Amino acid sequence: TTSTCTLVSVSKPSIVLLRTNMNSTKMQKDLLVVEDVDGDKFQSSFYQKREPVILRGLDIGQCSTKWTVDYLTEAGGDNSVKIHVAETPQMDFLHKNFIYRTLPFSDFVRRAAEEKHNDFFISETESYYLRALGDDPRKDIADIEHQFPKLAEDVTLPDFFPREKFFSSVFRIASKRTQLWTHYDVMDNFLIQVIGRKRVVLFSPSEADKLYLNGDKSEVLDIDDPDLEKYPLFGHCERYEGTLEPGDVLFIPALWFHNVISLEFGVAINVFWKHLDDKLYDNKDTYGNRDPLPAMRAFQILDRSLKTLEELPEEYREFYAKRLILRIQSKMLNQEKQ
Ligand code: AKG
Repeated sequence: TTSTCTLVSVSKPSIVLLRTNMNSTKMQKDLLVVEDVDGDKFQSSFYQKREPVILRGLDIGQCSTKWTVDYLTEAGGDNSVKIHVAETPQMDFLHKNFIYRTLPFSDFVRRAAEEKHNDFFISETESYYLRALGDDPRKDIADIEHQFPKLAEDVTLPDFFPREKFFSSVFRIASKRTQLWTHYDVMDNFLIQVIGRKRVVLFSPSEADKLYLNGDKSEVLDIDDPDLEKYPLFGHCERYEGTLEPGDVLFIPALWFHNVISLEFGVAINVFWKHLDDKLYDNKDTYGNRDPLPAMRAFQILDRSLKTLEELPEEYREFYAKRLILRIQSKMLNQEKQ
């Protein structure tokens, strides 16, 4: 019992300390904002480093001046869109605190732009989020040129990657305050913010072991006031934070975790493109979030090796599971980063 008491008294102050660290500049870095960058500068100074950066002052087309709620509802076409609707703005994919509903694009845009709704599904203050999909999401990839041809004419995508590497262009439209859970995608990404300011927080792939992952998503929902008793390692995460202004383009390198909050009604488009060789991606992936094929195969092989260990009694199983971890650590992980 004495040792239990000691443990409790040690762990409590350390939690407080972590909380303090979270808010200190040591654990938080500002996202770099650079103005009027051209393709060559982007390649040499940012792309090769594979670090996120906010590109300001790029020509994103007439959308930056033309797009208003009225214009979007007129020019958006009659397509219906499948949207997330939640009672609270903090959307939680793991516990599914939202429902999917379908609305004509124009109705959806109007509702997302208003703070109180006359027509609603759950409550008059419900939040909306659109992540546009292809015509048939099981087979088709989202592309604004196909789904929203008139609006696509107003958008100039950054010419900073080879066209043949283009994968998708995705509308992201959100009610004010909507927060999207922390996740990673497997492709490189330009998030083009057209309307509304957005807070973005990113975590490097090297922080994966502190994010309590469930697939491609972090279980830590409240990244600003995390439950550090449940998620103690999260307190040691280094985060990059910035605010996107309308017209800004955020480069999110593949595998970088991101979490966004729309500070105002937000309209954005993101472009995914393939950084790796085509054959490394799963060609059935319409979202751009399935792990590359060799990684998926490695997970399957690992599952098989764990199953194989079940032939042994428990204490042997644990011992060899530890040895597997040690082998992965010594062979694959960059020791300096640990
Ligand atoms: C992405 O671009 O992958 C995002 O998750 C952005 C989410 C958003 O801006 O709504």
